[in-house]
Amino acid sequence: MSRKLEYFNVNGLAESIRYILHYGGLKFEDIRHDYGSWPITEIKDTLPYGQLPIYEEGGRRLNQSIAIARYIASQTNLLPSDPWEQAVLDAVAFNVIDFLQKIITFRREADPVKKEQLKKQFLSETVDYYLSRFEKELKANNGYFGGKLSWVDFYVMGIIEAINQFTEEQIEKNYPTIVALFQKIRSLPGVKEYIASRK
Ligand SMILES: N[C@@H](CCC(=O)N[C@@H](CS)C(=O)NCC(=O)O)C(=O)O
Repeated sequence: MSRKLEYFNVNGLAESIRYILHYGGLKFEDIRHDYGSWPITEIKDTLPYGQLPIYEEGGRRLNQSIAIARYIASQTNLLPSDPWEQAVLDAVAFNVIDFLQKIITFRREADPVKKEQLKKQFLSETVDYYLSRFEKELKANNGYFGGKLSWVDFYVMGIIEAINQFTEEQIEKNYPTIVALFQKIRSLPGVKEYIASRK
């Protein structure tokens, strides 16, 4: 079965999907567009909502990073069968997206002084608000969001890595259970080799 993942030449919303595909040993075409040249109208106009990532499998296309990660999880033993457990993982994914949305305020601020203030506030207040809750959930669930390794552990790591790139920080460094989870994911077969070969 042919698989294609199309995104930009950055980690962003696609990196967790790449991790899951590599972990599952699922061969895929990793198509990356130059973010600096975007919008490329010939491509953007063909996308259902004009945005990336987009995943294609056997001629069908799927947008929305959460839907893609969750779908691929079903092929890699990373999706629980119980509907309640699935919903708990979905909630974690939406929580981390809510967290990601909070950086928009300072990223969009044009005034450099105000931007710095907003960044400081994000790093001192928002980060702790979310990461202390993630830490608590992980501690209560054997170090994983769903009690054992699932797609959402990869998804959260991908989003936190994107936030780290935007803020030039390691925001998880004071949260040992989050750090431990990321270390476990980065050492997984497939993921480890991908990270070592990543440009
Ligand atoms: N909710 C969507 C968001 C997709 C999104 O915001 N994509 C951005 C890149 S991270 C994009 O395509 N930006 C270019 C554009 O809108 O033209 C998802 O999770 O996949």
